[in-house]
Amino acid sequence: MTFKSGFVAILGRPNVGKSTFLNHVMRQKIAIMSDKAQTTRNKIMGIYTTDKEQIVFIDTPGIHKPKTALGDFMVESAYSTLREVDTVLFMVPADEARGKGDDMIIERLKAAKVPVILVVNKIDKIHPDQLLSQIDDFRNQMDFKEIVPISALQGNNVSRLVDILSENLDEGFQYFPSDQITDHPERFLVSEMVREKVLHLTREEIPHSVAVVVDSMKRDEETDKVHIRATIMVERDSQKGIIIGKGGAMLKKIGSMARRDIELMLGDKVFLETWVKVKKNWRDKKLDLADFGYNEKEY
Ligand SMILES: Nc1nc2c(ncn2[C@@H]2O[C@H](COP(=O)(O)OP(=O)(O)OP(=O)(O)O)[C@@H](O)[C@H]2O)c(=O)[nH]1
Ligand SMILES: [Mg+2]
Repeated sequence: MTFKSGFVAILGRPNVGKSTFLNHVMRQKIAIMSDKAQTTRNKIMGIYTTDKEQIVFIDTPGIHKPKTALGDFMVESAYSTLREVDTVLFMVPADEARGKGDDMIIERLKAAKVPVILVVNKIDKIHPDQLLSQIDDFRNQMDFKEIVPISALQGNNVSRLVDILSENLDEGFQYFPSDQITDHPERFLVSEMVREKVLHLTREEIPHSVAVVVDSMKRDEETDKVHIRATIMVERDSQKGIIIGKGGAMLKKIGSMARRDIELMLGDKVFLETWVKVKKNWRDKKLDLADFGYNEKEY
């Protein structure tokens, strides 16, 4: 039997369910998810391996009109996958009409000359009659190799989509060991899980203004716990106050929710210490961006 492999990018506007899909396929949380737009900020691999194939999914930041240097980094890293993959999954929501944002992406997809599969997500939110007109509308814009309606949240048709990808794979190497599930180190996943809780618990501009850096992570022999120290970066003093909350209540909540997820991921007991720091306008400062893991070299 020949081994097959390939790289598949998941592209689309913010909030369409790209990370939810990746996590469903991988059966664990690799990319954080939230109802806020622009949750994902880096490319994240989900490496799906069976005894006959390896599909390397690349989740990407939602493509939008960038307003900051961070936004530029995010959009560029999403588009950079077009040079790296064998197939693109272009994800659109079933419950929203095609807009300018989609058209902008379609233009880039046409120019890239990579096979594109249209994935219409969130079918659980619509009446089946609405699906056909949505598909027709997108089909008129460009040629798709396949069109697959799914619900990433409920899992409908997700395995069908993976089957289609499998059928289209070429013979190839196993690029990563069977037990490797992503390309990012544990520290990155830990920082993302803290950021996810901030996204869930705060509103308005705060989710966009936050970055999380893991300062240290090591086993404490005495307590037999992994001791993690993480700093939550914000852009303004007022935001620092909100993240800390009355008597430290908000920070405590963020910490305990994040700790639970991190313990699940590491399969270990964790002691999580969180700090909050103000870094004025970090989203527009190249040096800060690099320090917080948004590095141009990573395109
Ligand atoms: N009803 C429904 N909601 C979904 C589905 N897939 C994702 N969602 C929700 O849509 C929101 C966005 O999901 P994400 O997976 O974070 O979306 P994303 O495309 O990765 O977003 P960015 O990282 O910001 O680009 C979350 O609230 C999800 O729970 C779906 O199939 N059905
Ligand atoms: Mg995402």
